[in-house]
Amino acid sequence: MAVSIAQRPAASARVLILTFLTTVIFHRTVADVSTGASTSEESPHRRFEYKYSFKGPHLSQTDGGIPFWIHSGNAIPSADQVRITPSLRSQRGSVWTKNKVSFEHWEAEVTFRVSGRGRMGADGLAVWFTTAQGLDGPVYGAADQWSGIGIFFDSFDNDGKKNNPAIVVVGNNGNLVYDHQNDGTTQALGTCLRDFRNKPYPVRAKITYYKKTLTVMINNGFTPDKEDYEFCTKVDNMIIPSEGFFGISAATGGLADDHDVLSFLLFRLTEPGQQPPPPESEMPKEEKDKYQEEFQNFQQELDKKKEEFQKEHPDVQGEPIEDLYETVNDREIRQVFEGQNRIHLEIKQLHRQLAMILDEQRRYVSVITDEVAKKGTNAESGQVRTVGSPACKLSLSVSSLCQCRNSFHESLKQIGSTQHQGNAVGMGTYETIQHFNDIKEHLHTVKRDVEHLVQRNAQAVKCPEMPPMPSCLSTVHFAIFIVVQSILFFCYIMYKSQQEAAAKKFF
Ligand SMILES: [Ca+2]
Ligand SMILES: [Ca+2]
Repeated sequence: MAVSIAQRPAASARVLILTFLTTVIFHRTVADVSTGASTSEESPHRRFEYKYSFKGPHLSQTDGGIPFWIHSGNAIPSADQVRITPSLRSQRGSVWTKNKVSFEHWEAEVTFRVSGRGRMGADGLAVWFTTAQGLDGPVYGAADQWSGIGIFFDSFDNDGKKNNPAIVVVGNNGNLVYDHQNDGTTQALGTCLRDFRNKPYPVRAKITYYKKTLTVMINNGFTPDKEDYEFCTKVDNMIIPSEGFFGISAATGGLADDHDVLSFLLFRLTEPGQQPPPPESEMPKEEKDKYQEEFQNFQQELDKKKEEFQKEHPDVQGEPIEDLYETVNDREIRQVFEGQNRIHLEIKQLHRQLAMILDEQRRYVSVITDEVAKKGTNAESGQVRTVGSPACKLSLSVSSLCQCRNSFHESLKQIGSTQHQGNAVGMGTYETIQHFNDIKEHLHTVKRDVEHLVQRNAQAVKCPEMPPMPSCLSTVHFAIFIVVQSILFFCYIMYKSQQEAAAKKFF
């Protein structure tokens, strides 16, 4: 025992030293790894290549072509987009770069929409990098047995495995025939399932070829965020031709979708630390002259249109442009006012209808009260009870309707005051919301009252006993009122006939 106690401090000191050493070594290795990682993951230099790109708003030229690109088949370029195929049966279209690209590393961003009325669409869209332009063919509108890569956005499920729409990457050395029946799954180097049809915002695909790795990222078009990319697939050790054409093609079959490409942007990637190559030499003189001419024509046309507009609208001249448009605040205020007016009108209409119902109910009550008054003296107590039952129900209805009417009056008053305040103060948003909440509560109360009333009327049970008469109208008061009115009317008739008789005498 004594030995073990004496050895314990020495052992614990050894453990401490060991722990310290391991922590130091561990920290060093972690630091080395992290610095190594940071150098290797430094992002490459990215340069936009306008000669291999297109985008709106002036995508097409006056002759209908796309600068630096050719289009074929059913493709229709317009100012904002290229419709690769319209949603008609058996259509094929494609666009291709005019010149070959020979970048070692690159990144392409394609923005597109695939939209159709059907629950399923066909056939799909393809993005290509191939040694030759596949202007027409059976593979999504482009040539088969291509040499290069195709990234397919396949809408139609040919093999019936319920795995479409899907994104498939297929490489080809010029010998492979595309396996359409199996949606290319037997040849796919990478694939992912994504529904890219009928999305609220355009779908974006970012295809990166960097250090022999091809990566496909997808922005699914659920949000307006352009950078909201998700990983789709990656192909390592991929060898692609050193130079080739970029292209986009699409096709429809028995089913049809609109395949619209909004933009294709190409970026040249250069490894960090390397000097990016100088920009390409100037464009050929012919092309330069053509674009210069196009620019001048555009400028002249613009001037002409400006003059015409000024002639047609002399009043607009000199006015600041901002006045012509509505600001966001103005629009919001206008919408709030319109909404209020609509609610106001609805409530007014309801109020009118309720007043009509109330009048009708009063008439019934008066008839029944008369009946009760006539028979009341002679009738047995049991008979009175049976007649009293509908009378009590009706008087209850009248009282409830009175309450409803009062509530509506209050609601109307509140809406009126809100509008007044809105006009005077210029819309305090908080107050408006508060008023709206008050109106909402009132409407709820009214709704509850009406429901209650309907339920009460629907119940066929007998009225247990005569409740106290409602404050706004009681049977006795009403009867007195009717009697007084009748007497007054009778007096008036008497008075008038007397006057007429006097007048006759006078003549
Ligand atoms: Ca397919
Ligand atoms: Ca399939």
